[in-house]
Amino acid sequence: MVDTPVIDKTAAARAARFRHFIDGEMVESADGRMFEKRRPFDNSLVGMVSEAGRAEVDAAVMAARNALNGPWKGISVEERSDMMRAVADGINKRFDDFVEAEFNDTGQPKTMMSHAFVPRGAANFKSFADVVKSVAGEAFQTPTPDGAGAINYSIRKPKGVIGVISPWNAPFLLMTWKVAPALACGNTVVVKPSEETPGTATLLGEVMNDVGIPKGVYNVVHGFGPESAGAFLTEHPEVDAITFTGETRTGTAIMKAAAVGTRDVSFEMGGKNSALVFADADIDKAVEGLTRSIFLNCGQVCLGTERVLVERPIFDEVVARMKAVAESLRPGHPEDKHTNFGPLISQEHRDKVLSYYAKAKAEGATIVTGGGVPDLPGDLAKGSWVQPTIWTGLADDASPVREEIFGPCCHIRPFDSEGEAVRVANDTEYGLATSIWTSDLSRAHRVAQEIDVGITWVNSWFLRDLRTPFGGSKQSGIGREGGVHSLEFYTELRNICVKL
Ligand code: NAD
Ligand code: 6OD
Repeated sequence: MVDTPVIDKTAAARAARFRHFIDGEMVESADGRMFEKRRPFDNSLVGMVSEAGRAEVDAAVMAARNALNGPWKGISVEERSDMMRAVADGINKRFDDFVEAEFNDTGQPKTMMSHAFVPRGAANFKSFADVVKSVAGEAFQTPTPDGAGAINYSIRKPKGVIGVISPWNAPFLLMTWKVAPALACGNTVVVKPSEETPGTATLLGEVMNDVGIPKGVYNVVHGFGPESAGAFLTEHPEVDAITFTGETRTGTAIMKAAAVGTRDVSFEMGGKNSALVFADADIDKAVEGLTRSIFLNCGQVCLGTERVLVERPIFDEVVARMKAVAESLRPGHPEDKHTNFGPLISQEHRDKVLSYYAKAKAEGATIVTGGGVPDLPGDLAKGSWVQPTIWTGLADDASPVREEIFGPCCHIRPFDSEGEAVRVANDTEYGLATSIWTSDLSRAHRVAQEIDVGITWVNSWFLRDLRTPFGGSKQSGIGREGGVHSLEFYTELRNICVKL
C-alpha cells in the first residue's frame, strides 16, 4: 500500500469523491483510505479517490464471478450486442459529463475529448456489438474408418472474469477498448483504471446501471499498481485473464502475477516509434502528420513519434518547419479556445520528461527548440507543463533516442538510403508503430514490410479502423486486439466432434 498523503482536510471534505463500483454500487473502502486526484493544468484538487485494499478487490472479483455464473450467463449474443449499443447510447446521452470527467482526468484541451476520446469510447461499444454478431465458427467433415464420418465444429465461450488494467494517457478510449469486447463476448470485468485518471471509469458505472447491465458485470476498483489495487487484482486467483495497457516494465510484473495459475494475458505496452520521411514525400502533409504524432496529447500517445528519420536532401527544411510548428503551439488554460497544447499528466511525469530534456543536453544534442518549461500566468504555473522540444545531433545510442520518454519531444536524424532508414528504425527493443512518408507507393509497401512493428501508417498517422489488428511487436506487446482479433483473447475456442 502507498502511504496516505498529507491531505488538506477542509479541501478534501469539499472535493468530489471517486468511489469503487462493485456489484452495481458506488462504495468506499472499508478503511476509508483515499488519495488525491489533481488537475494536471493547475494542480488544483479534483477530488478524493478511494483506494482499494484486498477486501474491495476481492468483493469486485467475486461480484464479477457471480454475475458470470448468474444473470450474465443466459444472455444471448443478440441481447448482449443490443446492450452494448445501449451502453454506447448511454455514454452519448451523458456526453458532456464524460467530456468533463476526461478533462479533469487529463487536463487536455476539451476539443480532444469532444472530438476524439469520448466519441471513440462510445464507438468501441458499437463496434464490438457488431463484431460479436458476425463472426462465424468453423466446421470440418472428417472421414472415419467406418465410412460414416464425423463433423467437427467450433464454438466460442467467454473466458471468464477479465482483469482490465488501464493507463492514464487516453483513459476512456483505452479502457473501453478492452471493456467493450470483453463484455460483448460474454465476460465480466474488474477494471483498475490508472490512479491518475479515476473519472470516466467511475462514470461508466452509472451508465451501466442506467441501461440495465446486470450488477457485477462491470466493476471498478481504484488504487495504485504495486502492493495496491493493481497487484491485488492481477494476483487474484479468480481472475481468469488479464488485459493490460501501460509501460513495458509494468507488463513484466503483471506477467509474473499471471504466471500463477497460468492465466492468459493481452499486453499493449510502450514504444519508441519512428517516422520515415523520404525526399519524395509531400512535405506539407508530412509536417502536418509529424506535428500530430509528436505533439498531440502533449506527446502522451503510445503510437506517437519520438524518432524522426528524414532523407538528407530535405533534412534542413523538415527541421526548420518542425521548429516553426513547435514554436507556434499554444499552451494555456484548456478551456481557452486558443489553447492547442496541454500539460503532462502529473508533476511526477513532468520530472521524468524533464530528466530526458537534461540528458539530451548532457549527451550532446543540438536543441532546435524547447528543452524547458513554458512561462504561464497565475495558477497555470502550478501545472505540469513542459515545452515542445526537438533535438538533432544525438548518437543512435543516446538515451533520449533509445528510451520511451512519453512527452512532446523528438529527435530528428538524417539518412542517406532506404536501407539505412530501415536499419535505424528497427534498432530498438520496441515495435509498436511507424509512419512512412513518401509518394513512391512501391517503396511504401517495401519499407512497410521491413519495419518490425505491429502497426504501419503510410502518409498518415493514427488513422484507425476498429476492425484491424492492434498491438505491438517485440517489447511493445503480446497479442492483438481489434475486430475479430479481440475474440482470440476474450473468448475460448472449443471444438466439438460428432461421430455420425
Ligand atoms: P503504467 O504501466 O505505469 O500504468 C498502467 C496501469 O498499470 C495503471 O493502472 C497502474 O496503476 C497499473 N500498474 C502499475 N504497476 C502495476 C503492477 N505491478 N501490477 C498491476 N498493475 C500495475 O503506464 P502509464 O504510465 O499509466 O501509461 C503510459 C505507458 O503506457 C507508456 O509506456 C505507453 O507507451 C503505454 N501505452 C501503451 C499503449 C499501447 O496500446 N501499446 C497505449 C497507451 C499507453
Ligand atoms: O486507437 C486505439 O484503439 C488505441 N488502442 C489507441 C492507443 C493509443 C495510445 O496511446
